[in-house]
Amino acid sequence: MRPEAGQTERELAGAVRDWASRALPGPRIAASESEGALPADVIHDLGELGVLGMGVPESDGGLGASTVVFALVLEELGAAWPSLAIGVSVNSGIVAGSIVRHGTPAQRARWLPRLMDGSGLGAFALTEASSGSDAASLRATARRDGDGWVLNGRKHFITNAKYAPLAITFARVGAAEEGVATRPGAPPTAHAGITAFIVPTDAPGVSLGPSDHKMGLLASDTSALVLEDARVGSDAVLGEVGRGFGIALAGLDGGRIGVAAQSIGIARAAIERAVRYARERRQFGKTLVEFEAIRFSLARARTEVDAARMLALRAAWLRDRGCPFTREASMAKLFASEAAQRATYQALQVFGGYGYMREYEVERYARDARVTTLYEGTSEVQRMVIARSLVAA
Ligand code: COS
Repeated sequence: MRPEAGQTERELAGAVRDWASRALPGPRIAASESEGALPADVIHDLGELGVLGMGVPESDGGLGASTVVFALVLEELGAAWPSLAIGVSVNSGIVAGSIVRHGTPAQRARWLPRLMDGSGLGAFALTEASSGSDAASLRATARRDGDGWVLNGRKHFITNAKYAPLAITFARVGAAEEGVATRPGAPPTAHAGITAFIVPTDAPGVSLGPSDHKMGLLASDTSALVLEDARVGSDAVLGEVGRGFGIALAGLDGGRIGVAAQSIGIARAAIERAVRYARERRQFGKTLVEFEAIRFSLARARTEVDAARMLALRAAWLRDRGCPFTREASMAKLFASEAAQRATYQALQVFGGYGYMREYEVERYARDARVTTLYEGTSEVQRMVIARSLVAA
């Protein structure tokens, strides 16, 4: 395989880097982080750039870009503004990708333009208060009613819910009602009945809970999505009734490449800032870069960033060729997110006491990095996925 990206694949990433350097000056990011929301014009710009539909086929109005491009763009967004990167990763990766893969022509025609036009960012509503890593234990329900469905439940920690035209929402359909209890005679599985629905956020019975107060990613709104006798049409089912869990896990496989790339961008940006600072800051009569302890810590962090990128591009490359990539996506996400913890910690250490101060962006990168080992599957879940693939007969 050739894990390095070619010139064409770098073009969109380069355009995003140029746009970010113009459109996202530090004070603007700081103001949005204080307000707790992504600015509407920033989302609009990304729609114009084509980033919101980068993985959507050209026949559906997108750029038809590869997963390698997706990873490179997410790295740039992660380096520029991690709060924005996760919003785009969820919208353009897991949400648009699931509709491209499983949507009917009518669903694709109705919903993909809404995810690409820059008017909002799509959401993915799987997690609940009591089902995080054990995603199959979700409790939200769906029952048929007339020619549509009625959904009840409360989805937790939903990225983009505030800006979303739609949320791909996972709810359980009664086995008896739908006959979805797996193969005849087989015991019901934990994920039996789980079904994916495209829920318009303006559907009757859908509301948002208050925004969560997080440690980092402060401009990426995260809220609960509340379903109280929420009513959607029969055309809301994505894929087949009772087959939603596979859609969720396959979506997460792709999303994990996005989080890996975001982590790489975060680590890279923190190291770049640490190098700049260490070249200027003088102590004991010399610049910090003249101290071997500083040089070695930067060298180690940068080596890990490059290794993480190779893992992410390998997973993306496999996905683009239609090869299995679940294990490789988990490896990339596991390694990149943990490398980002180490890199941001080291970068902050280079800054000394200044690194702890809000004026220096390195503390924001360190806070933003923390969630990357948690969301879209904790490091423990990634190790489970990797280990299962190793020991499977
Ligand atoms: N793609 C598609 N289908 C998959 C899959 C994948 N990567 N991995 C498993 N499946 C299928 C299996 O084939 C099985 O289907 P059948 O019963 O029809 O054969 C089904 O999904 C269940 O698989 P499994 O038994 O492995 O599921 P578990 O309940 O044991 O869960 C983990 C597996 C823990 C890996 C999964 O629940 C997970 O990833 N949890 C973390 C969730 C997460 O990331 N949450 C964050 C949400 S976004 S912030």
